[in-house]
Amino acid sequence: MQLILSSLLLAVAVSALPAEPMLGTSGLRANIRARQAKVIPVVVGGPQDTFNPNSVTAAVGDIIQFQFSNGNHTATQSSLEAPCTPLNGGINSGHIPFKDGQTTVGTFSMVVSSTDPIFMFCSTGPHCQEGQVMIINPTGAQQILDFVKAAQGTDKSVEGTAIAGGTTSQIELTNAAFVPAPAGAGGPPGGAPPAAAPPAANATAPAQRNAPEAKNGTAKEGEKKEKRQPVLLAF
Ligand SMILES: [Cu+2]
Repeated sequence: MQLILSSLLLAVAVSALPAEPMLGTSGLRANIRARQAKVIPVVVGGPQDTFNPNSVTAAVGDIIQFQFSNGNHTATQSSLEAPCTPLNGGINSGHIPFKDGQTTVGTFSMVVSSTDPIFMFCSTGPHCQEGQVMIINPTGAQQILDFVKAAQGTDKSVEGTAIAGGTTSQIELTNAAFVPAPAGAGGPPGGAPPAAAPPAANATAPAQRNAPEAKNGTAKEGEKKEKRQPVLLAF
């Protein structure tokens, strides 16, 4: 009996070990699980004309699921050079509205095919000039700030044409990543969305490369302060 028990305990202990190739099929299965594509929700619109989060880090194969909240917005691909103009052959959700009382949410899902930065904006009215832009796989926090600033510096947006680079669908409101603004509620006071990302944890943000490091250990106070980086908002 004792022998059986200790064998069982050993088996449990082994199966609790981190997956290694030498563990055979169970390790293989764990590896496949670890690489499974993630669905990353991004809320478009709502109480403010924003993408939330406005920065996501995604692997090739991951799916960005834009969920369209209050208002009428688009998720349209652009470029750092022309933030509010659709990129030729780029991704475009088309306009997807959300009205008070809706029990479903319009979505646009796109598969990430590269880890290069993908710049997105909303082509509705002045939303892009208000800073409704985001980056998938930005090079760092500074790139988000640069992109928002560049968008705010444009005169007007250019509409996308056909839906491209993803698929539109619907999900139940109860499964959405947001709670809609109360019916009849006006926009936010002032109306302007924040230019910078709201605080959130993203330990993998490659922002550190922008941080000036004192190589000779004689950093002045001002240099030390510069090490603080804006935090990226990502899932
Ligand atoms: Cu918009």
